Amino acid sequence: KNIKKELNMKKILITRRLLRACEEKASKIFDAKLNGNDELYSQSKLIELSQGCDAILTSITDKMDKDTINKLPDSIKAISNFAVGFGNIDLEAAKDRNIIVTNTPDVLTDATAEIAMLLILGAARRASEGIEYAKNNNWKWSADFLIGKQLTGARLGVLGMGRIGRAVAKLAKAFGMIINYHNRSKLSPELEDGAIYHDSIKSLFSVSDFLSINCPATKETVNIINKETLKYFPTGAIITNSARGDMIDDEAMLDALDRRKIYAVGLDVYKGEPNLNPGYLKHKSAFILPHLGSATKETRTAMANLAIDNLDEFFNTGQCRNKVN
Ligand code: 8YV
Repeated sequence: KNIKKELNMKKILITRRLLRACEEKASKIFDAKLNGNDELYSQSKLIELSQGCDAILTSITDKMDKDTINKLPDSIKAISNFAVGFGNIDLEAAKDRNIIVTNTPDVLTDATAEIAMLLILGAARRASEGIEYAKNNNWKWSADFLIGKQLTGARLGVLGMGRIGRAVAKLAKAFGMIINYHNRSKLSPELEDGAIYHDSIKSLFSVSDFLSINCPATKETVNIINKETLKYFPTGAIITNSARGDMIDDEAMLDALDRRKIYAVGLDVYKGEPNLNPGYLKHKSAFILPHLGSATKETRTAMANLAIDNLDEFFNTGQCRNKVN
């Protein structure tokens, strides 16, 4: 500790446990306060622990709202989020206090795109029902047992053609899907890579046999899947979400599943995690996972290392390429 002080090491609070190698890395570069029990800190505990720190390495489970940010000590100069998404942080409030906020793009693109494919496959091939039958050991093969939908030749709509959306498009293409997309702006032909652009969600949804949600949660995208927009889809469409739960009006979705307007959903993210709308729990047409998008050893390691490097870069240069505010 004293040596670290003498070396003038920056002091950082890491709010959640990281993989061990990453905590070791953080402790080499910084005077790092770790969370050994991986306890979820209350607002007051987080503020108390951040006293005397120069930065905080947060996770999406930390609500860094305006009130919390305003109560942080003046010594805090940076918040490094261990995620590509940063809906848990009030960027403006941080900016007002001269605190930079950083995220971890790129390193989780492939792992998240893989989960998106798992959702598409799991929903299309009725994996929830299949797992249930297999585990109950009460199934018999027959020619029409658990018939699902095939990806080959089907049209996939990608909502949000950023890094992750494009990675999903690439994998889906290998499955023989035809890629359509909507994005805030049309991509260059090189980035489009043959995908068909739609300038409205109505236009995209109307050709989406499958929809993969890969846009960020913003004021514009919250509940973008709702009672009205569900009408745009072809009957029997499949909707998957590996981005944020904010985008789906769950009651409208459950109603569309019950009416068979929507054939199945594949979900990895929810409003109010770790809780999820109980309607999905027993629904046979819902293939659900507990926010596993980036959960591989390689990716979680790269994310934590990047979150640490972001702080190192900021303290060494006053800048950070992954700054988001
Ligand atoms: C993580 C994520 O599981 O990066 C994101 O935005 O949602 C996931 O990769 C999570 O954020 C870890 O904090």
